[in-house]
Amino acid sequence: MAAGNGLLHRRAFLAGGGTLAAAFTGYALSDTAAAQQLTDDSWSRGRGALIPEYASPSAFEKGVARTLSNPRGEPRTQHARTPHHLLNGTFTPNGLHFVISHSGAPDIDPATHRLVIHGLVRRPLVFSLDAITRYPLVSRMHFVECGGNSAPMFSNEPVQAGVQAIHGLVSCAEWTGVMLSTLLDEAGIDPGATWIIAEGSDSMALSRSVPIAKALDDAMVAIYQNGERLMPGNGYPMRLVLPGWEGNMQVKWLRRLELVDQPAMSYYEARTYAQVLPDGTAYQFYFLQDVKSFITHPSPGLRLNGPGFYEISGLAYSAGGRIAKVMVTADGGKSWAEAALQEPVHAKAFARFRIPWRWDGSPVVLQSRAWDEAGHVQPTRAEVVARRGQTKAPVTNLAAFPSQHYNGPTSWAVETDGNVRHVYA
Ligand SMILES: Nc1nc2c(c(=O)[nH]1)N[C@H]1C(S)=C(S)[C@@H](COP(=O)(O)O)O[C@H]1N2
Ligand SMILES: [Mo]
Repeated sequence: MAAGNGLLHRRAFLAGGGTLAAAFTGYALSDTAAAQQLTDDSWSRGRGALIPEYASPSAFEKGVARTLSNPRGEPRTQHARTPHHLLNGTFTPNGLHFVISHSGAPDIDPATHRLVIHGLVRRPLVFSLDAITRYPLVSRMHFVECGGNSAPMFSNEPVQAGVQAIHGLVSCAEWTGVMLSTLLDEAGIDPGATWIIAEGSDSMALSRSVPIAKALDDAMVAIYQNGERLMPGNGYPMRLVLPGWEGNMQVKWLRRLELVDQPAMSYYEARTYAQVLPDGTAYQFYFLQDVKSFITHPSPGLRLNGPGFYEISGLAYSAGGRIAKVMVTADGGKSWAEAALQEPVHAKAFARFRIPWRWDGSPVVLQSRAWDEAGHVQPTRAEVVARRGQTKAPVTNLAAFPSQHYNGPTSWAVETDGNVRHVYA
């Protein structure tokens, strides 16, 4: 046994044949008569339904949906949160990718949409979507996370909510597009250019300043999301992808890139994301989404059906590159075991971790902690709170962001009845 409270070696599942494999049996329904003869259910007795041109999940899966903060589309921000507890693997299906949109989703005609590159360049350029698509395309797995994701963790008392409400503002997709460096090469960067102002074509024309170094490193103008064109809410027909950086900078419905010699100090960079810290100072810029992990299975809403074997699994990701290691505890931090990472592990993308666990039915506290390949380690909640503060009264409005960039751990208490509850440990 690798650690306390029933955590098993991460490869125990793979060992096969031995006593552990035997321990994992017994979950099938065993009825000798039924095993000999299957009856034909209604769906086996007639011709099946028409296969549609564009498929949607089974009607039985209709609960697998995003939660909306503004379901009537009133004139304020809309948040759609990803149900991580109902998904598995490492990328988010397009219909469930989280969305934050400050003025809805513009209905852009791709035939007339234009992207302009101008300012401190040798020659200003205008691109149509067709033109962009003729440059060499690259496909990369990357997460996008709002700086306000997990903000309920700044509550001085643990909010009674699950992984969707707490961590639903992060998703991961395979983005296909043109490296921004390719387009900038063609425009020719004036040596005086140090920043790029990126602007969207939604009615608020959201704009953010991006350092040239990031633009030349791994920034992309994305046009495909998990193989199909971007979803309207995620920036159709083109968006900026800045791997590992704050979601707000990854401008959707991208229409302008202006090369300049200083940041624009636009609304979001000067106000929302330059929040005041407990000591009265503020970060002028904080672009990174630091190393983080959380357990998705089990988590609140997924009740354990009696003692026995379970897989603990979750997501880890970091602006610092690939996830190198995830440790899991089943005794509130007294002992830890290393989880297995689903291969391949992509840089600045979701890594799925898994570890087998034998629950004996007693109350336990589960938590995960991640390391990235650059050596960054997920801080404790106390460390995050020391830097960024916490609320004085419990948070009740989960849409409020008391602070930004929470990357500490999340603790799930499993009670004797199998229910899972959010606690601080
Ligand atoms: N033009 C534009 N870009 C935008 C936004 C917006 O409202 N308008 N929202 C930003 C915010 S706050 C975040 S967190 C990310 C979310 O990306 P997603 O909606 O594709 O998940 O997009 C960013 N890009
Ligand atoms: Mo955001």
